[in-house]
Amino acid sequence: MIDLYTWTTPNGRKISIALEEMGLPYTAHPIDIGKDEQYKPEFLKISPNNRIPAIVDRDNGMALMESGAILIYLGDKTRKLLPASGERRYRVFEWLMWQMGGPGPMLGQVHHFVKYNKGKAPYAEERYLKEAHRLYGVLNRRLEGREFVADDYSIADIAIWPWISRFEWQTIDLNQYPNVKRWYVTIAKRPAVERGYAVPKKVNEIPLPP
Ligand SMILES: N[C@@H](CCC(=O)N[C@@H](CS)C(=O)NCC(=O)O)C(=O)O
Repeated sequence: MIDLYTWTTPNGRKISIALEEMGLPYTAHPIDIGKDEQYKPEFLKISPNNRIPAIVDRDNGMALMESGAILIYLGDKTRKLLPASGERRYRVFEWLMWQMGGPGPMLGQVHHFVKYNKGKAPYAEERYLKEAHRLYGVLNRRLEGREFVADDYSIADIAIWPWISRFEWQTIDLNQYPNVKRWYVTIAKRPAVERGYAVPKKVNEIPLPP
């Protein structure tokens, strides 16, 4: 049994989607970051960086923060969505790390400047939108002629997908990136993804491109 501390954001949804895909039993505990619940002292003990997601594995008492580390942990625990060794494992890490260092922080800045603070900092809007388009281009090229970012569907796809699900916030037209669009829609239709997207509560249907 896993305790998942999460909210209705891309980083939170990575973990609920992974848990649903892996079939691991879990309890979701909402941490409303809009109400600063991430700063509560009891949450700080589990997540020293005051951010969601975090888990506690009741099988061994281990607490873990950082979505990339949690995905690797869950993949190793269940032996699902992460190859055990060899090049295929490192390919998954390669694209997982790409997400953690690229689309996560950069698209997060697009949400901040372009969606929530439009017009306040034109240079920042231009800079992060340009980087967003560069990253969508990288992903589009990677997905040319391949179904998923590594070999099989993996924790790397699960890490990237919730960030792409905010394409409307990012003012991105997915029709400009046809391979990303095909990959995004395929994953959006997975029942486990639909369930995990609605954790800890449903706020909207999964956005689908026209
Ligand atoms: N690198 C972290 C980032 C986590 C993160 O930024 N979480 C956001 C929600 S998506 C958060 O908790 N924000 C609260 C805040 O900014 O105070 C991870 O991947 O787990």
